Amino acid sequence: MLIRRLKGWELPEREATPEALMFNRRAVLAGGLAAGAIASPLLSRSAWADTAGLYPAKRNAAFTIASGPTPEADNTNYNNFYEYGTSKHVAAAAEALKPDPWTVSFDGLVDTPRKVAFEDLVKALGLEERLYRHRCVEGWAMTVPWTGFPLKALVDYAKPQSGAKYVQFETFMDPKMAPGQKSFFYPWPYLEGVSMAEATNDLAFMVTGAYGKPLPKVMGAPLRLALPWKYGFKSIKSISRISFVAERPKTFWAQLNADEYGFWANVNPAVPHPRWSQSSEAVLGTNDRQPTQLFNGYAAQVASLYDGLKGESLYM
Ligand SMILES: Nc1nc2c(c(=O)[nH]1)N[C@H]1C(S)=C(S)[C@@H](COP(=O)(O)O)O[C@H]1N2
Ligand SMILES: [Mo]
Repeated sequence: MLIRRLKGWELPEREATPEALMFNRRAVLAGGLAAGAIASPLLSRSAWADTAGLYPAKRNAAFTIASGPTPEADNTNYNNFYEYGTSKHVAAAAEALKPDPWTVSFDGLVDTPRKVAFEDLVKALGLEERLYRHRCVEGWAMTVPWTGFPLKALVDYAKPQSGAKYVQFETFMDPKMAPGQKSFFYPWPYLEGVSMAEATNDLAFMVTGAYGKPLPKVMGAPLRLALPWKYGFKSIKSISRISFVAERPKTFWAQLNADEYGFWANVNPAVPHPRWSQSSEAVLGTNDRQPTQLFNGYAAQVASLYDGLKGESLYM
């Protein structure tokens, strides 16, 4: 089947912002709407509108790499976002995602379970820009200027109890907004997790933006994870729930096929996927091949995290 790829400016009418919401936002911004006219207090809060002025954030010079960023257009036209379909060309479909308003729940082993508005989280934790590599398990790689805050800062903010051994992340669950979630083949919602040691490593990064702007919907707006030393499926998109847990999370891809997509999923050129080699990777944009690096080039920062875990399947 041949599918014509829609360009950004050709979005179907039904995917445009509903007029009513636009009206409300403009009116609220202009201060011209009587308070009682707003049906839900959440409508007056707008994740993107409230945070857009914070971009571009200051680049953190400790996280730069020699190769320049992948061109933005290549990055937003070749994505994995199964909530919007299994093809790489899901940007138009993902326009149905509504990141405004957005709340993130904190629960599990925390002193005070709570729900926080996205923009309040951003204001509490601040933003910086980091240039990171990203390596998909399928064998393609890119370099992205992400904006966000360290996962460690979010862990401190959440105040986990001492019994917490893992941080578990969940994507929103709304099959009306994300038709891919109607498929019974997948164990929705998308779920990922890291150990507390991984979560508090300097490299683990919560992402709210890319290329100096708020995160595009297709890249997992308004809040996703970036774990650059692991295969890309660990970097969960559109996070709405963060739980601190004692047991290892049952992750989305491991539930589907634990032999191919395990919990640790650290990048290693010497450990092939059961169905293909991981020794090299295709650069997104140019399609040039380059050698895969151990821990995707971040071994100095993260290798020691796994010293006590040699018996585990660390690279799958
Ligand atoms: N919720 C959700 N998160 C997800 C995925 C997904 O399908 N759904 N795909 C993962 C995979 S396999 C990769 S490689 C990256 C892709 O991120 P990108 O589209 O920004 O390149 O997102 C990851 N996070
Ligand atoms: Mo991936």
